[in-house]
Amino acid sequence: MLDEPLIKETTMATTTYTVSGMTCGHCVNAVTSEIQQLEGVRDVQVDLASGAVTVTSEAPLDDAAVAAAVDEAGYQVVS
Ligand SMILES: [Cu+2]
Repeated sequence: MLDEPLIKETTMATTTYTVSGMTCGHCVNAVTSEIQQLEGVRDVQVDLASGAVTVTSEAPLDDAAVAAAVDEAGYQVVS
């Protein structure tokens, strides 16, 4: 969960996406919960100020699947 240290990433993949449109904690929660539903996702960290969404997963993620999840939440992956 979110309080789990990000240190033990021996087999973990970490990818950072930039998401546009997030303005508050509610937006962060919406994006986080959608991405967490993706297969293999272990952790999602969102920096609201920059729009950076860092996803830690058991295997490299399909960028299209992440973009779709963000879109489902009502936001957009811009990079
Ligand atoms: Cu919001």
